[in-house]
Amino acid sequence: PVNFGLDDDQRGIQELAQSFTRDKIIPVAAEYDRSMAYPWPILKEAHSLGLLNTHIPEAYGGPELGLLECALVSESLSYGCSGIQTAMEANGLAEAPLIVAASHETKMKYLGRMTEEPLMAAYCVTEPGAGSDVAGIKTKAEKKGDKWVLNGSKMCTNAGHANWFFVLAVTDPSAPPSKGMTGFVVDADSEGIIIGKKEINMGQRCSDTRMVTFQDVVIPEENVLGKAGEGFKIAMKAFDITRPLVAAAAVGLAQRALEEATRYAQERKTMGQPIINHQGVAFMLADMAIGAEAARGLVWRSAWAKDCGERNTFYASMAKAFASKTAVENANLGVQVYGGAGFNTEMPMEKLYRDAKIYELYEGTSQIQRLIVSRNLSALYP
Ligand code: CO8
Ligand code: FAD
Repeated sequence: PVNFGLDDDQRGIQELAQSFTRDKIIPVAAEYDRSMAYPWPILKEAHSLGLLNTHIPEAYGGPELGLLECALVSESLSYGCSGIQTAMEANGLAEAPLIVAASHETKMKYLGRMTEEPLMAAYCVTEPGAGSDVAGIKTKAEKKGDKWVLNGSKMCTNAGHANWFFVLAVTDPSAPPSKGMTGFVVDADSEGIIIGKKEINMGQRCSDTRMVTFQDVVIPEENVLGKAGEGFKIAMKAFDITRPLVAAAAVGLAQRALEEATRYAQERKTMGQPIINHQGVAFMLADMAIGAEAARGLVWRSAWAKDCGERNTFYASMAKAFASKTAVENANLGVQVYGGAGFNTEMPMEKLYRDAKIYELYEGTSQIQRLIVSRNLSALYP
């Protein structure tokens, strides 16, 4: 049966994330945006409550939440600050390839430590020369004796604070990319790793984006995820887990814009009445509500498919494309409802507007999501 109601456990998880957001994130979000400081105190508290690393299996000390439950957490946290949520979920992204493909020993070692103490990790696929085109990456790892030697540069979130990196590298240039790349776990304290400066971004400014350069970094054989040659597909399967969650975070931002704008529209008066009584304003709010609800529906659909054991790539891309568009639209409409005040940095809407745009870019641009959706269509409707 179709059921959009949450059960008691799901509601409990959602309420925990919502109260953490209300008490710990919302009061400090504007200051982190201004200072661009990495939100360590929040990450530590989230870790102590089980709101970090939500998909790590219980066998490795994690909460092993289903993807739908993870989506409830992502939406709730992002409602407070999508920059802080990105720092948190970038851990989930780094961990996803391990959950998909690592041996029991590697999971014990690298996932286990994430649950024991508040550590961060990073997912390193994008390079200065290749983002959308993962098949075009140039970072390479060569087998020398029983070790691998890694060379190349990546651009990733959490880089300056990571304890370890997931790194995708070319290991067999003669093979097609989907068979010639390998995924590695790389300890951040390995010799030969150079961490670049923090990028100053338009939004989500407390999240940490940096270039990481690997110069002759030696990696032991046991840090290969799955088998050599399986890396491309492991990296893609990780997105099946994380794109619904990035989409959920976009919904959180879209919902926040809707709520802030609705409140403002009831207070602000023009022509003798609250602006919500002007149909031109009320219809903007209606569009925001329709967008947030529809995007949430797609997020839940994509998470539910995964939780049922189905391949959810198609729905994950739909959810990511639609929710990110909704986040950008709702932030834009939110600024419009606020009028000139929407342009002011003292008001919440200006930050939402800057924070929203990244959703159409990272974790696969909106064009890449459409590419994935469209590639599925002829098989679905022959
Ligand atoms: N599951 C299993 N197998 C897959 C999957 C999948 N989801 N996707 C592809 N494959 C397989 C294919 O079946 C194919 O297999 P085979 O070779 O055996 O036939 C093989 O992989 C190659 O697939 P394609 O032919 O589709 O490969 P292409 O090179 O044509 O295109 C894409 C692939 C879809 C364009 C891919 O390159 C892509 O997804 N690009 C976007 C990259 C991206 O999303 N980057 C994001 C980086 S991470 C990031 O931005 C983090 C943000 C900050 C953190 C936020 C908090 C989480
Ligand atoms: P390009 O691939 O150069 O694309 C440029 C434009 O061309 C885009 O509009 C794109 O949609 C379009 N385009 C490209 N190919 C096609 C096509 N075939 N069809 C139609 N249109 C196309 N990466 C990581 O690996 N890990 C991270 O943790 C991470 N964090 C990030 C955090 C931030 C704040 C940012 C900004 C980026 C981060 N990235 C990360 C990188 C991010 O995933 C890439 O920027 C993104 O995938 C796009 O790649 P690109 O920037 O190289 O753009």
